[in-house]
Amino acid sequence: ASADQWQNRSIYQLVTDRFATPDGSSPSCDTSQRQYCGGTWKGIVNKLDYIQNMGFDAIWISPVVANVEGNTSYGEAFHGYWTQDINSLNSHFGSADDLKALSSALHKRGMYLMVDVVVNHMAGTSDPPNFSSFQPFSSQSDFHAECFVSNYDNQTEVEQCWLGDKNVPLVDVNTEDADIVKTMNTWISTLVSNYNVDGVRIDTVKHVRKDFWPDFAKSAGVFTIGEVLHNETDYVSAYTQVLDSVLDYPTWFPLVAAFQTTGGNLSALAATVQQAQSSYKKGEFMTGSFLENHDQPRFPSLTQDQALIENAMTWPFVQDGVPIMYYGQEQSYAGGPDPANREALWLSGYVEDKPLLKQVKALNAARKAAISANSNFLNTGAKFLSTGSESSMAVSKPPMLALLTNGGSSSTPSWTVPDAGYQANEELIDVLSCKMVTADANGGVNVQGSGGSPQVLVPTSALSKSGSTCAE
Ligand code: ABC
Ligand code: CA
Repeated sequence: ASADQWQNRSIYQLVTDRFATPDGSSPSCDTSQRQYCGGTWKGIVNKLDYIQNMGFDAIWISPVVANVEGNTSYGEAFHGYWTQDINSLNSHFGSADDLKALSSALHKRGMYLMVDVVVNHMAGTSDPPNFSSFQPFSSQSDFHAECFVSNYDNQTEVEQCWLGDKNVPLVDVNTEDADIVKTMNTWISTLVSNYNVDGVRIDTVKHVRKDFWPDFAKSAGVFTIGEVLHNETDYVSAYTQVLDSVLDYPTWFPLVAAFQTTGGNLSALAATVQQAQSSYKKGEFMTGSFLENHDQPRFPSLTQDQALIENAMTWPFVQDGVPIMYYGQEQSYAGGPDPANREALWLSGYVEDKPLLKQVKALNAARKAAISANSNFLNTGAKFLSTGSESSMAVSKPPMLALLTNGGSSSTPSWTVPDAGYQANEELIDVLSCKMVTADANGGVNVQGSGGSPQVLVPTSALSKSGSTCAE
């Protein structure tokens, strides 16, 4: 599928090994051990109802290719990022037929499959690595000379030295070599067509020269979203020229800072969004907007305040970018940094009657309702409106108005938004509480909330037209 076809989607990111077992069993899974726990592609197929019921219409799964086998100083390759052979699949996750079955099960539901891919490196288990264990690049000359990235301000070093360390070196592929480039391009094109992949998430994008990417993306022939782990829009912006989109890391840093404590800096968050809106190739529209992922501590490990968590979780769904939610957020998982943030979801019992799950479901429904009510929704940049309070924020994407606050659970937030832009006395609904709000005679909004919770307003007419309901 193309970038345009992805723009109205909502993505559920999962770690294949940790999402669902093929027989529905619930084996124990101690994240600190960093071992395979038993999730597979078949397991995902059996749990698509769970994902779709929350309103997601795409999934992003772990890398699918064969990885290092056995134990290392950092455990097993359960996350899938330690490539050994790009032309074979990771048998822990299932067979080629299983992966095809996952893709066709998704397509039957009108959902998309995004596969994570790694071009930058293969993983060694010794220093120097055993080059002949890699496929198809099996000689030392297929890789850059050994040096570990230490100075992230030196772009040549970032691109040509190695990630990882001497225990598990991420042996850096020589992506300057024309034959290697050709092999990579053929590989991605074959992978996409063999498994009917709809989009690819590309790992470690800033570690490969920029001009490698356009041909790779073209060979993939589908939507590409790159991981450029950096906090500056200026740095990330260059990559929006070579791939369809990027994960919105520059906004993620101030997003976490804004909501992890009461009184965090909301204007810094808004300022970053505005920088991205003006410097990225397609503004913020083609970014992936997220609160959590497999590399960062889960948000509830940073604050226990439920209201702050609700506000932060709302953010990706009310922005210009494509919302991405990391599995387990809906179950209030709270694991800290890698590897603790990769809990087995089966241990939750996939219970659907959970507050954050219902919140996410309402947010997905509200976004879909806004998309169908306003044909320009997906091309109208979010605006930050004045609210009359420093601990609150109003994000306007007509007909949706998100009212956020970082006052915390014990606060009684209020938002005075004279420029909300609704019709005089228009009837609105907060999809998170199902409470009605009426716009004033000038289309402005004046709301008092409770318990520090956010509100997401849409016209009642837009919600009922799309057949959606609110959270409760
Ligand atoms: C394993 C263990 C970890 C252990 C580590 C040494 O080894 O699990 O517990 O700490 C995979 C696995 C990981 C594994 C690694 C290494 O491989 O998932 O579990 O860690 O073996 C991608 C993926 C990621 C994946 C890989 C490797 C790459 O999303 O899951 O990891 O295929 C860099 C890369 C980024 C990469 C990330 C892990 O490392 O750029 O692509 N992610 C700075 C740098 C970043 C750098 C980051 C590392 O440090 O700028 O480039 O990311 O933490 C801000 C600054 C940022 C700064 C951050 C930390 O702070 O503005 O610049 O980022 O304030
Ligand atoms: Ca590299």
